[in-house]
Amino acid sequence: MRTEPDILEEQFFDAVHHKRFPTAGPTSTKDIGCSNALLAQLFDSQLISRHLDYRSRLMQKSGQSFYTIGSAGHEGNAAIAAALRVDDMAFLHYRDGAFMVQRAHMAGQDTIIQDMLLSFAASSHDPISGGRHKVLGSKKLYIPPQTSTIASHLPKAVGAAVSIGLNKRLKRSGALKEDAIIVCSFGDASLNHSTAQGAINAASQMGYQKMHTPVLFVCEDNHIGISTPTPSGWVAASLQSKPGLRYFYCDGRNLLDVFRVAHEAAAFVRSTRLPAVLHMRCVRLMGHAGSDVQSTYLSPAQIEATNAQDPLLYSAGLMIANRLADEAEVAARYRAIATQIEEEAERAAATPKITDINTLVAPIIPPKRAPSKQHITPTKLVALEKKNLEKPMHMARLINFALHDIMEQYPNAILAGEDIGTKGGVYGVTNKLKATHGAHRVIDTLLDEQTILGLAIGMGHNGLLPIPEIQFLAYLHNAEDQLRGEAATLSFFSNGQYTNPMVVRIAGLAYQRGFGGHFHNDNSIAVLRDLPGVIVACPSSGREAVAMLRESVRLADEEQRVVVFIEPIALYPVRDLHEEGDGLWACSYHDASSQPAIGLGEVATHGMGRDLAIVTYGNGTYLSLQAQKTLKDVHDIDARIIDLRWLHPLPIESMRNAIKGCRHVLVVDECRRSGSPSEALIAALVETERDLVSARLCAEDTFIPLGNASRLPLPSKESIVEHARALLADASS
Ligand SMILES: Cc1ncc(C[n+]2csc(CCOP(=O)(O)OP(=O)(O)O)c2C)c(N)n1
Repeated sequence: MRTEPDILEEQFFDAVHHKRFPTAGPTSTKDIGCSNALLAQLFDSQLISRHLDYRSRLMQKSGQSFYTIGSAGHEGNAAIAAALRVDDMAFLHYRDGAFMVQRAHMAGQDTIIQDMLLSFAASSHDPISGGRHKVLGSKKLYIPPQTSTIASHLPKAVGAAVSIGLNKRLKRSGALKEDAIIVCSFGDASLNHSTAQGAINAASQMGYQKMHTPVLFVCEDNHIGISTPTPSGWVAASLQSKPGLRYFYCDGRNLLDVFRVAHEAAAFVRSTRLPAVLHMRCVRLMGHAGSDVQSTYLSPAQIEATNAQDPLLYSAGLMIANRLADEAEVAARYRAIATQIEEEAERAAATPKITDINTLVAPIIPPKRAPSKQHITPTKLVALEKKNLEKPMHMARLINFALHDIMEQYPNAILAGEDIGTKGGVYGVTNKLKATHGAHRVIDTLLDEQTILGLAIGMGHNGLLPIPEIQFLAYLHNAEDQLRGEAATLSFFSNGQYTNPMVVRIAGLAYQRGFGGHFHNDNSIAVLRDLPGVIVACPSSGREAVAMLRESVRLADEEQRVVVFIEPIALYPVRDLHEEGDGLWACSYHDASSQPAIGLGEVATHGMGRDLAIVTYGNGTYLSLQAQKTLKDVHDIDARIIDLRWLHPLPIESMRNAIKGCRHVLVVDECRRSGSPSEALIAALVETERDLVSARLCAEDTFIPLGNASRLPLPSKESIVEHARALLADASS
């Protein structure tokens, strides 16, 4: 049976034989500013990309390759690459093989065919992912690899664009040059995704305000998303309606048209530093991927009409019309590339694969790098708050003070979030930071959490140290893929070459009295606990928060880690522990600053009681310390409290050491029973500490209601005392 590649190849040779080439738009290089040599190079890039697609299917059939999504029909994007510089960072659609090949040609990188085949073969020699995925990506070519989640790369492309102007203002040099631009491509169906819409809206709003956002979006419109047609005219209507976003259109079947318009679009973005979108018409050949049978949703006539628009036919016509080759030479070039790729594929298939788990997981933890912290004594906070540095403060204020110093010590640190600037955040945690460090370093973002996290990822690509804020934990969820699918995975899929250093500050957890209800009292961190490589920190007091925030920023800066820093909202204003006025939960910034550093995985132990160990964190630490006193005073039970501080990865070893000498362990967990850290803690205890008697007290599986009822699902001082006594009683009976 004839395969789809067979049909397209026959069509190609038939067109060459009969000298019948379709045309659309310009036919001469002269009118375009494209040299003949460049046109020939672009044609080569297209042919290479196409033959890689054909080869990928053959390799898959013989078990040498896996994923066959290809670029056939989109090869006009080679001319987009040609209109850009190699150091214009590119966040690419999965159909941009020809872009990648062309960029390699421009960079003089002659290993691109082998590199891409190594990726197809999941070879451990694959230079971008080390055999972890078939991705388009290259450090040298400024192409970070993308995931399969369509549209999730757009927010970070906007972030990278914003970072260029920021570095300039900060007089820093990052990975990108001052006059670089960002290109970000995606399909027509993906345009409808809320992530794409959010990012385009963000760029559009910035463009509307004439803020520097040098991003060129490219919508590669093949009129279909897997099997669902895009309504005729929709892409143009949608993209033309965005204020502040300049619209360009080109016909992707014709290399010269693409080059002409892409050149104009790139020049616009480069010179104005404003965003634009290039809408490229193209076709999708051979279905969505190798496994897709187009005939189940397209008629034979539709498939034939699409095949007839194969861009290789148009390009062959351009080569001949511009006297760069005759028919025989075009056919010979086509065959020569096919042969070269066949030979190189055999070599790629024979290379080693990842065979051990340690190699596989190694890049989940990114490589270390030189610190950007300046070892200076910060002066700005002292000037601003001189009188208050020695006074006992609550957590919100202490975090604010710590942020002031961090901003001074890390000149590349950028805060970004909703209402964090002029207002100083909902709880005043970012008070006066904007006035002190400038609006470009303390950014009041638009209201879109995906944009906030995308900004952070993009800034991280350009040497900045982002500290984004999510206003409340409940509002992380509509953007969590930016952490789960993007930030957490990048080091893995790029074998540690691209990273997303950041500290995401999130006000979260329950017990707060101010705002009520679930949305301001979200007590679930389950979505963060299974993200490989991501660190989750949760301080229980202002004193702890200062040291832990510093360690979190160090981890992001020196170890390139993604750190989520959960600030327990309810503890923000708390000063007292046992009784009003005792001031035991307050601390002066001076004292908090002079305590020893708190390293990742270090737990805190309060008391050395041997009757019972209570393992807890956040609000649970605060309540357990109250319970500890009652247990001692009223029931003569000597408990020790272990504050975990770090909730992912859980500090199991440190916890084991901290409970030594206690036979009874109560885990007090303010998160919902299902998915809460206590599940893993109990499992770890049961697995290894056979003589222990353990139990857990956690929040019920419900959402938090308003008013006094908000306490019903949560552990309290009283319930901790009760469970502690019951555990000891059970054990002795
Ligand atoms: C968020 C998400 N939802 C669904 C998918 C599955 N999927 C992969 S490609 C695709 C269609 C994309 O179509 P389009 O944007 O037009 O790009 P094309 O493949 O046509 O180039 C879908 C639904 C996905 N990868 N990501």
